[in-house]
Amino acid sequence: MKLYMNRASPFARKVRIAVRELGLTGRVQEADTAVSPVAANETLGRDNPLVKIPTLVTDEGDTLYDSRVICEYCDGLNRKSRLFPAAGPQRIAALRRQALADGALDAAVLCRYELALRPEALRWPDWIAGQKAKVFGVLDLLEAETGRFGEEFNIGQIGAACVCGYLDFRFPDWNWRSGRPQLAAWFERISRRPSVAETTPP
Ligand SMILES: N[C@@H](CCC(=O)N[C@@H](CS)C(=O)NCC(=O)O)C(=O)O
Repeated sequence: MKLYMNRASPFARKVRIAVRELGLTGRVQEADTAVSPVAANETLGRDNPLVKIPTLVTDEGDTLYDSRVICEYCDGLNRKSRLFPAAGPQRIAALRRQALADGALDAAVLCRYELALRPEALRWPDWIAGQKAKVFGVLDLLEAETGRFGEEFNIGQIGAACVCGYLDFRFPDWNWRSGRPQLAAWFERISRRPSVAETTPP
């Protein structure tokens, strides 16, 4: 299988962590792919009209996106599903936490584009502040929920780890750890997991 990805993308990281957790590294070829919302990557665009990473081309030649679908597909390749609980309250809880993390990542990535891509004269501070507030709202909720994470590392916790890692990578000045000791301690611990350590952004 071919995974369009790059090491900076927190959404691609979700998939890369899942692949490692599921023991699928030998089956997935990671293809380093540059993306930009203002300069579409032609090769990727032929497989995914959204021109976003992660995108997975399966051994059967199907093309899958986005990170949620790819992670669940990979989980299904494993005889014993591990990252997505079976239908029921635990599954809904995991999907909800994934949605929370993905929403924070969407907001943080939009801030990144605004600050790194949009010409300075066109930037809108209120808009950046609005996105940043969403990220901090999610962090506060995750801080309140960290005590319930337990030893589990399902798709919800993978998403949470990708949020923390992306903020360290792109927005160290946001000091996300400040006032969130539980989440910080959890992230420190989970960062030692090989799947997380190996996929730390450059
Ligand atoms: N909902 C998507 C989001 C993917 C996404 O935003 N990827 C970014 C990189 S982190 C991207 O490809 N951006 C290029 C663009 O917006 O054109 C997912 O979960 O995979």
